[in-house]
Parts: sequence; C-alpha cells; structure tokens
Amino acid sequence: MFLNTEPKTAVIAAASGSKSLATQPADTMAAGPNAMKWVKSVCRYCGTGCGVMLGVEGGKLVALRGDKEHPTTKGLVCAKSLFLPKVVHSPNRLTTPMIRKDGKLVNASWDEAMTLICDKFAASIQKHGPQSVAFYGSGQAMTEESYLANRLFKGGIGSNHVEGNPRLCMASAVGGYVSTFGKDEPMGCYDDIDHADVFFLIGSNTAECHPVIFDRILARQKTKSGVKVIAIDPRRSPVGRHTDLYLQPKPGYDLAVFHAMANVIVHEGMIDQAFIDRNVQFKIVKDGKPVKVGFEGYKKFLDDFTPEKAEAICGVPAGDIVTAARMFGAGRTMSFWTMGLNQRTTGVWANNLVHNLHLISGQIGKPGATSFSLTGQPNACGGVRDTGTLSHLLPYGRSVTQPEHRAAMEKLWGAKPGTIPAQPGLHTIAMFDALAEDKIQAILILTTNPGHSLPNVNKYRDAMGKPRRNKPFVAVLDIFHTRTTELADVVLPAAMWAEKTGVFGMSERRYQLHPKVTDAPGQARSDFDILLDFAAGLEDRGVVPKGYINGRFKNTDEIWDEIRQASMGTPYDFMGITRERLRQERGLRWPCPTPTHTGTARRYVKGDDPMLDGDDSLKDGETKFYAAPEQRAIVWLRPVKGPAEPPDAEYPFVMTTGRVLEHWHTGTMTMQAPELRRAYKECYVEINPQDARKMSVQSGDKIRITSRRGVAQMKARVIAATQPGMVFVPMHWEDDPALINRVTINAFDPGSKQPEYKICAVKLAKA
Ligand SMILES: Nc1nc2c(c(=O)[nH]1)N[C@H]1C(S)=C(S)[C@@H](COP(=O)(O)OP(=O)(O)OC[C@H]3O[C@@H](n4cnc5c(=O)[nH]c(N)nc54)[C@H](O)[C@@H]3O)O[C@H]1N2
Ligand SMILES: Nc1nc2c(c(=O)[nH]1)N[C@H]1C(S)=C(S)[C@@H](COP(=O)(O)OP(=O)(O)OC[C@H]3O[C@@H](n4cnc5c(=O)[nH]c(N)nc54)[C@H](O)[C@@H]3O)O[C@H]1N2
Ligand code: SF4
Ligand SMILES: [Mo]
Repeated sequence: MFLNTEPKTAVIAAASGSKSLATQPADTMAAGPNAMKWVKSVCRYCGTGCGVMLGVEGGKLVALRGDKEHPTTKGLVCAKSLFLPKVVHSPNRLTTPMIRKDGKLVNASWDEAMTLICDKFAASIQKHGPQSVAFYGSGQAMTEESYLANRLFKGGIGSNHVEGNPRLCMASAVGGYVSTFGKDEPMGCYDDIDHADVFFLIGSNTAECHPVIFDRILARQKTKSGVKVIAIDPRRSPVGRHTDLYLQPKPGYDLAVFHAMANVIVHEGMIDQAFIDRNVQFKIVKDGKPVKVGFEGYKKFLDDFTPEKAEAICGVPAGDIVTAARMFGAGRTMSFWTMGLNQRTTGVWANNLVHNLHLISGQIGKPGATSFSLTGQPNACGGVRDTGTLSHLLPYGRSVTQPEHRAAMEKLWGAKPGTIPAQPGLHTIAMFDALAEDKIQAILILTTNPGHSLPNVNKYRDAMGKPRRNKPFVAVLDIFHTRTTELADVVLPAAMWAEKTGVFGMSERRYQLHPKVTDAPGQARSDFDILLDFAAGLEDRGVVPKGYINGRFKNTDEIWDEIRQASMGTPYDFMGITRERLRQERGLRWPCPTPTHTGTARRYVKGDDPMLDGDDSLKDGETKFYAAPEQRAIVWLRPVKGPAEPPDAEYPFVMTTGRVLEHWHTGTMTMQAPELRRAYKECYVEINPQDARKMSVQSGDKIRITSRRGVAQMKARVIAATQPGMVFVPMHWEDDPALINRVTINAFDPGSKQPEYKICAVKLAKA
C-alpha cells in the first residue's frame, strides 16, 4: 500500500516517466548539463509532512522519492506523492487569467484581471466598509502566503473576515488543545511512535490518510512484542486489519466510550495521582461559566458512565470498553485522531475527553505517551493555525479580542493603531452564509475548492455563482478548473508547490522548506506574488495605507524574517528557524528560539522545551503546562450529546463521508494521474450487507441518496465496513450526480464552528 522507496523502484519510473531512473541509483546520474538533480523538499499532500527528494531534469520535475535522511519520515512516502510530477506538468493546468463576460469565462490579461479585482474590492470597501470583503484560504497555501493575506486583510483593510479550510478540518482540535492546555498544537512528536506500547486511533483512517505514520505504527508493532493497537470508528476502515481491538460506537456517541474508559482507569487504579496533583485541574461548565470541581467531583461525574451505562448509550460492549481502558492504562499510550473526532458538532468536547484520558493516567509528556491530533493538510498547522489566519486569531497564539495582541501586531505590521477590529470575523459557514445574503460583497478564494468541499454545498454554490442583482464578486486562484472556478467572476492561474519556494509546518511542529525547482506553466504566477499585486492595487486605490505592504517584501524569503519576529517571545518562538537553516536542515520543530537551538521534541517538558529553561521548580523530564490557567491542564466534565441530525423514520440512515488512499479531497490533483484515477472507476457508497439484503441491493446497483438538503447518486458497494444503518461515501468525485456535499449538513460545533461532515440523516433508494 505504501512504499519504502528505493531510487530503483519501478513505481518511481512509472510515476516520473523517466526511463533512466528505473535502473540507476540516484547518485550516478550527476553527469552532463541536463542530468537529473535530486533536491530536498516536502510532500505536497498530507500533514504527515514526509521529506521527499525531487528529481529535476532539464528544468522539469520528473521524479519523486522518499528522503532517507529525513529524521522522522525516514524515506517513506505513499502512492499519491509519487505521481506529483504528473500533476505539476499536467496539460490541464490553468495558464491564463480569465474574466466572466456575458456569463462566460474568457481569457484576459493579468492587467485586466487584477484591475477588475482591485476595483471591485476597493469599491466594496468604500461603499459598504471593510466588513464587506473576505478572504478564504487554505491549509495547503504556503505559510508566507497565509501570513501575507492575514496581514493585508486584518491590519491593512481592517476586516477580520479571514478564514480557511482548516476550519473544516482542524478547528475542533485547536479548540481542544486551547481549552485543555491553553495553547494550540500537539506537544509530542513522531519519535514517540518508537517508544509507545499502545496506539489509540480515534476516528482516523490512518492506513489510508496518514499512511506513513501508520507504517511506523506497524513497524513498532512488529519490533516490540505486546504492542497494542486500538481503534474506535463506527465504520471498520482498513485500519482494522492491524488492530487488537476495534470499537464501533453508534456514530456521534463515542464521548460515552471516553468517559467510561476514564471510569475504569480511575476505579482500577491506573491514575497517576502525583501527576494529577501537580499538573491537573477539573472543571465543568455551569450556567455558561467554568467552575472548578476537584478530582472527587470528577469521580462522581464518572459514576454516570460505567461501561454498562456507556454501552446503553453508544452500543459498544461494556467488556470491550474495559479492555480498551486496561490497554490504555497499562503501557505508554499514544492517541491519534482525525476527522472522525473533529468533524462533529461535539468535536471540541470529544477532543477534551481524549486529553482527559492522558491527563488522569499521566500518559503525556513522556516518550511514547502523548495526545496527538493528526493534521490533515500539509500546512494547516504552520500556515493557518500558527499564523492565526482564521477570523478570531492573530499570529502565534494571539487573539483579535485581546487589545494587547492587536496592538502588538499593529506595531509589527506598521498598521494604524485601531485598524484590526476587536470582534472576531465570520467563521467559514457564517462567511458563506453572509455571501448567500449578499452581506459579503467581494471574496478572494485561494488554494481551496469550496464549490465542492463545503457542506450543504447547494446553498453555497448558489451564494457564489447564482446570477442576481448585487451578486457578490468572487475571485478564485487555482491551478486547475474546478467546481469553484466554474462559479467565479475572475479566475487566476496559480503556480503550485514545486514551482515556488515556501514553508510548510506539519503535525509534529516541524517547519520545512519546499524550494522552487521548476517554472509554472504559461502565465501562472505564485499566489504570493498575486497577493502582493493585489495589496499594491488596494494601496493605489486608497483603501489600504500606502506602503503598508507594497515595497516591503519582494519574495517569500524576505517576509520570513517578519514571520519569525511575530513568533518572538510567544510560546511558539522560532527566531532560530532561519531561512538558511531551513535550506540546510530537514526542518526544525518549534519552539526553537535561537539559531543554535536544535528544536523541541516534546513541549511542556523540562530539559526539552526551552520555555522551561531556568524553571528550577522542575526536575528534568517533569511537565509544566505553562500556557494553561494556573499552569494546570484542565480535565473537562463534558456531557454526552448526539449528532445534530440523528436518523429518524423519514431519513433512517446515517451517512458519513471521507477519503480513500489514492485521492486527495476534491480530486483536482490526484485525478490528473491516470494511475491513481484507475484505482476506482467511479464514486461509490458503502452499504452494509444486512441493509443491502433488506433493500435487495447488490454491488454495482445505482443508489440515490437523499437528505433534507440535496440528492446524490452513485453505485453501491456492499461491504461489511459500515455498521447496519450507516453508509459511507468518499468525497473525491466532482461530477454530478456524485457530488456528495449536496447531501451533507452544515451544522457546526458551537465552540470550534467546524461542520459535522461525519454525520447526517439520509434515505436510500435504488435509482
Ligand atoms: N488519501 C488521502 N489522505 C488524506 C487526505 C485525502 O484527501 N486523501 N486528506 C487529508 C486531510 S485534509 C484530512 S482532514 C485527513 C482526514 O483523515 P481521516 O479523518 O482519517 O479520514 P476520513 O475518511 O475523513 O475519516 C476518518 C473516519 O472517521 C470515521 N467517523 C465517522 N463518524 C465518527 C464518529 O462519530 N466517531 C469516530 N470515532 N469516528 C467517526 C469515519 O467512519 C472514517 O473512517 O486526511 C488527510 N490525508
Ligand atoms: N463531504 C466531505 N467534505 C469535506 C470533508 C469530508 O470529510 N467530507 N473534509 C473537509 C476537509 S477536512 C478539508 S481539509 C476540505 C478540503 O477541501 P478543499 O480545500 O476545497 O479541497 P482541495 O481539493 O484540497 O482543494 C485545493 C484546491 O487548491 C488547488 N491548488 C493546489 N495547489 C494550489 C496552489 O499552489 N495555489 C492555488 N491557488 N491553488 C492550488 C487545487 O487544484 C484545488 O482546487 O474538505 C472538507 N470537505
Ligand atoms: S503520507 Fe502524506 S506527506 Fe507522506 S507521502 Fe503520503 S501524502 Fe505525502
Ligand atoms: Mo482536512
């Protein structure tokens, strides 16, 4: 499924189209003017952040292989990445700007397209104020791009309507880390995998979505006897082939399992009392306010969640819950989770409850014991969460609601004091709702495809594209035509990944540079350069102060110094991650405050985290949650609540949506590689054999899926993966009638505002 790539493997040759590569080791190719050169970079796709080597020949990207010298991914890569050269040099790339005229997109010059965008934004700001314009970005944009857009919109225009797809992906994990530990981002690292005895995989199809991490887990399973893998997912994903215990709760009710595991851990003496006494506090929300309850209060709360009571709520056998808790408590445990936990109306609570298990058992801050949210996109962490490119945040742990945080950023940015609004801007769903109501009048969308990926997408496709008087102006930057570019007023062709230089920050806080190794096709330009021109255009039109951005940074290298400065003195401090070091080294993990610091493997741990240097109250290896209130992490007593739209008589099935190994999100990139496209002929819906029998459905039959919001249609795949009463549909197919987000729900977590893609009620019919 995934490959430890030797430079000789046939798979690389197939991916690259290079004949010589199949037979020759990399180092023997360095002869002649057009010889293949290998350049260190980072994979374009997921938050695992694999180190890769790019084979460049005659100015073209012709091959990709794993980077064996990479300290944490060690030469491993998965199938998707091997075909990146085909994506980059696809003949379908966008190469010219386009403008909508008489309802049709027609080619235009850069000058014409940029003038139109700047005119539209400036007119909207002048007529309706800064709150009438918005930016919608991505965890796949480079750090420098997201930072620049955030700087421009919040500090230049004065609009906090700055969002990005990490809201759909990581917001609940952010909410969980911030509410439990006081600051965002995991404290552990991939090295922990080599020390763990137990892996708890929660709502994470790690085998298909973070294959290289999964491979490292399997390697640990092979090399150390007694290592256990537990998974919890209502659907049996390919992870199940390698687990010791697989819990399948009713969709949306796994919170009961976490509480019941805590109950067993407490009652069977698997707690770490000394750790709790030093590092933990217990809180519950009463009348909208957090109240301290003490360990005794927590124990009493857990009485409602005995394994038997939990079984009644979530359907997982009590005995399995006990077994899971005992496994969890017995060794060093690493929890990994992804969208099964985050994409829920109870996403933040579910995150809190996973942290609880680690805090009461002291399974945190030790090699092999940590609570680790896996990031989806390659730069959701470094680019969006850390730079604060979301509507309520400012860079490096700052918030728009804190006057001193706004003042600090206004000073660094050279913005007029008072420019950054004190109110959070609109979160993603609210932003697209406002677009539907024509309250946002102009939006810039970059490196994301919301016309395909937003939930309840019918509504938001209309918001962006339905012709009407005063229809908001929509500008989209992409590398291919998509379900969003088809709705846009202006489309700009962007340079991608290997065509530009920038920083990606992945799950374990490692910042890595990917260099430009080839030119963008046609007239395509980097998003960074496009944003610079956009800023200059707004300065010329008087809606952003002159010189606020124009003339300050020529390229992404130049803005990096300001980005480092923005981190200085915060718990993220990476003043030591200089551009030179990024070019030389295989990335560095923050905090990394000085140019000689080697980066931080484990945060909050004395002797490792530089933030605790000089704290004499601690011995080496001891933990202090210095970012949390009173420097104690919070164990939250959260109620168990089901999904927003449980199944009922009219819509009796639960639908969940997700991913497959070979494809990336909306498919724009992976569908370019015939090898990947061939993995699946078309979209499908997984149906449990029991349900299929009742409906007389066989694999291959066409199924119509209807929700309260919309309809989609695809072929049945009868398989005992989902439980009876539940179906699963991958999100990657863009063509109707398979576009599954016409069916999904836009209900969101009240804290994180992350939508509940994982659960909605549907009915099925044979089409
Ligand atoms: N091949 C591939 N890899 C990717 C991506 C891709 O598109 N393709 N995308 C990347 C991105 S951005 C992301 S966010 C990640 C996503 O990575 P994952 O979250 O691992 O993938 P998904 O398939 O979205 O969902 C995982 C599982 O959540 C389960 N789930 C549904 N409801 C519940 C529930 O109530 N409780 C629990 N515990 N689980 C539930 C589903 O059954 C599903 O198997 O993958 C990243 N990696
Ligand atoms: N039903 C359902 N829907 C989901 C989810 C789910 O689990 N189920 N998951 C959600 C999650 S977790 C995520 S992260 C989102 C992802 O949703 P999207 O971000 O909308 O999906 P992508 O296909 O990754 O979109 C990236 C776009 O950027 C373009 N692109 C690539 N490189 C560049 C570049 O350098 N510059 C520019 N300008 N464009 C570029 C690509 O062609 C593509 O159109 O989907 C969400 N939607
Ligand atoms: S696991 Fe993720 S980062 Fe690594 S090669 Fe695969 S897609 Fe790329
Ligand atoms: Mo994601």
